[in-house]
Amino acid sequence: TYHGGILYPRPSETRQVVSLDGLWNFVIPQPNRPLQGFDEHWYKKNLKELTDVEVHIMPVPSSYNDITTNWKIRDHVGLVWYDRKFFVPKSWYQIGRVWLRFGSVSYASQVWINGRLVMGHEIGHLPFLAEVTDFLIYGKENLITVACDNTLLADTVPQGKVDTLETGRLVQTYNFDFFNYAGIDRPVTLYTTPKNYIDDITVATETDGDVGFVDYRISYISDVNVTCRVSLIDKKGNVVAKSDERDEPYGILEVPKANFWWPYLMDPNPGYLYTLQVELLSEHRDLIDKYSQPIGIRSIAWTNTSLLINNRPVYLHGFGRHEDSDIRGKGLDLPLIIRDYNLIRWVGANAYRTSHYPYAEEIMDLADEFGIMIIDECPSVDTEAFYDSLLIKHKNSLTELIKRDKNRPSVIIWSAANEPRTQYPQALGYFKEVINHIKSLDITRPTTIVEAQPVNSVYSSQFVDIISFNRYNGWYVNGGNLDVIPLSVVAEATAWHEKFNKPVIMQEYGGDTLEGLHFTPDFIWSEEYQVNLMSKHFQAFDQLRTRGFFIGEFIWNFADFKTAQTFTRVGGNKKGIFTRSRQPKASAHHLRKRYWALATQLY
Ligand code: GCB
Repeated sequence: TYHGGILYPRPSETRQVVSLDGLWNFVIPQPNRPLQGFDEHWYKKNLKELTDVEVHIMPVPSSYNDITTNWKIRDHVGLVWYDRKFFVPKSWYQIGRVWLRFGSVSYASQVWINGRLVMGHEIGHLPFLAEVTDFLIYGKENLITVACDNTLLADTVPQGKVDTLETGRLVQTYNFDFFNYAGIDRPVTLYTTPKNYIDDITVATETDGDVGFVDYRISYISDVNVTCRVSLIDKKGNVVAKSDERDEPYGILEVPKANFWWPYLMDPNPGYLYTLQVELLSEHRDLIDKYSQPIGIRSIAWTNTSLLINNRPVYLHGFGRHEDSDIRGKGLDLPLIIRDYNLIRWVGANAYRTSHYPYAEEIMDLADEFGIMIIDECPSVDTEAFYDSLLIKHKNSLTELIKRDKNRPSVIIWSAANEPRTQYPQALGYFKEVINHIKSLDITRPTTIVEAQPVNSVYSSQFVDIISFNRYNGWYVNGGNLDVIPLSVVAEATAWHEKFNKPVIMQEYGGDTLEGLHFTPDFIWSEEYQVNLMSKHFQAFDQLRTRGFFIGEFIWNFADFKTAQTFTRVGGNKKGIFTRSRQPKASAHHLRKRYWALATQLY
């Protein structure tokens, strides 16, 4: 296992980055030979040369499921193979170190270069890397091969189950409803660092009046004596603070009259980012390595009734989302993510939860930049049984998530899980350890577990800082009876606060809606029904807000998304306020009125 930092690959005076995205070869083993390729050493030859299996062209990054016309690829369970050839410049020979980094491969993977195993990784939606300096042939063509397995079992994060049909075909089942997309779904990069290099950067910020404090810690690998010069640079390029003459790898920068990082709509200039420029210097003050990390200066604090950013209480209004779209599945797509942020800001949301797994770093960068507050969720969703082996992986997923996102100003809450079966007594020891684990890695942000069980049966919420609950009033509960909503929501949110004495967020509410379906009076699945379901919740939220402990409302979901095939889903989950192609339903206009009104009223 790899214990170093996971800094995003950025070019600099001392680093080069080359993308391996593009069209890869893709092969699925024959149905009766689920592990085909290992014995045959497919990683030692180009997949294109294979004759006993079909070789597809597969775009990277993308989920592989919806690219072809073959349902067996869409619904495949188990191993698949990817490969491509690439060149490594001759000038990289003895340049220092070369690294290979995947933004994510879902779910588990092994990676070979030129037929030699480089690394393996388990759990989707998280980056991993390895040094590949000695695996490459410089100035020549190289081969990279990835074996990827999407199987979810009792001890994977998230959990799933594999059954065998009468025909012998394997089928994957899981408790969560979003489609189990798989493949190399985020960018693949090759990049260089010098031999002695900056390995990781950890930043925590504080505010006092209009002064900002940046507490930094640099970890580096070096076999010679080095110092770390750290400079904080504002948007205009001015150095506003720098490390003292000792240039130690840790310290506190003081920024008078700082531009704080503010959430969207709370300030005319939200999401202000500085650049923390880190330089590794030799004894003779020669530059060895340089890395520039965007950071935001802001404070987070919380009480038993509120969450404060820069000492101002915030009210979170947003949604749960998914990385999901037509054809590419969970594959990173820049046009899509920019469209999404344009819609997020159009609708006046100031926050969302990365339900139900960590989102791509490119998506998180935009949240930092636009001032969108993020509840950052690890990939644990709908856990129904708690095992020690699962706990280890669940903690690993949090270690990797926090290592990746610790420096992001947008991340304001860590979510340890969505809708685990916390009514079982085993959940007590399990979540105590999960939350302690988060606290051992980051004490600057509050924690939550998103609960679906009733308030009096959970064995988990005593450990968290902020209570989160999901409830589908007017849908799974009292479907067709919208009039009950205000009472139920106010009663439940109040009960959560009274029992645990902590701030409360409603993380999910909503109802499926087929765009273009109209009924008056409203009728379930129609646009009118979704709009009225929302209005009833708004009534409840407005009452709750006067009680002082209610700090957020999140509609489920930002957009329609694909699910597994089942009779409860018409072409997927339709609880989006936007369609899957990112056009508004009536509900989006309705939500927009509320969110802008809230913003005007609050800030
Ligand atoms: C939930 C889950 C979410 C589902 C949603 C639904 O409680 O957290 O992942 O998509 O319900 O629509 O059923």
